[in-house]
Amino acid sequence: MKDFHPIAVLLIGLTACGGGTSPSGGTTPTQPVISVPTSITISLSSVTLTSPGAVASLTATVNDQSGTPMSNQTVTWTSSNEGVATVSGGTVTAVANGSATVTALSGSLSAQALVKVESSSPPPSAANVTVNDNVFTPSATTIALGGQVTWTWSGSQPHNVTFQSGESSATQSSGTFSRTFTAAGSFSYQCTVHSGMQGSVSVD
Ligand SMILES: [Cu+2]
Repeated sequence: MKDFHPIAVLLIGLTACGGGTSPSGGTTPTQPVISVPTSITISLSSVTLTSPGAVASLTATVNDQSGTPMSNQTVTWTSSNEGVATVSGGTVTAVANGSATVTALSGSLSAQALVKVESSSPPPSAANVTVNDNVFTPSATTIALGGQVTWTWSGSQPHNVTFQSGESSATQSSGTFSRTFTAAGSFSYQCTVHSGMQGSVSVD
């Protein structure tokens, strides 16, 4: 071996480890197996963060052709929408509500994870509902405990806001009606003049 080259040494080493035995009992030369990056996976396919500044850690794994994780692979992370979430070294940081796709790139391999930022804002202390002809708009209202809902008549026909219990409005064709909700729960109401004209108030 006059051409003593590091690659040659590597190949000999691999062959020594992987040498097989043929059915006839003799050893057969085995092709050295060179690990080639073949696939990349991310530890989570989707992440939901519930407030700006919240973080989540993602791990990207590069696998060779036999599915064995390979170490020391360079992975570059990018976010499709840095106004929603940024990513650095697999650490995702929420910025604002929305969704973004995070990509892990290694060579020609890439994998994606969906990031959703959904920060829950507290329900409002006041809400308005318009009483149109035969429909409450919106029909579903959410307010904070102790909050007030005001209904404003806008249609040309007489309607009412009637709850199963507690304060209800008169049947009227103009003006407003307000009710303050001091108990948590979901409260449905209807206009008793028009069947199917219904709404609900959810108190958190
Ligand atoms: Cu009505």
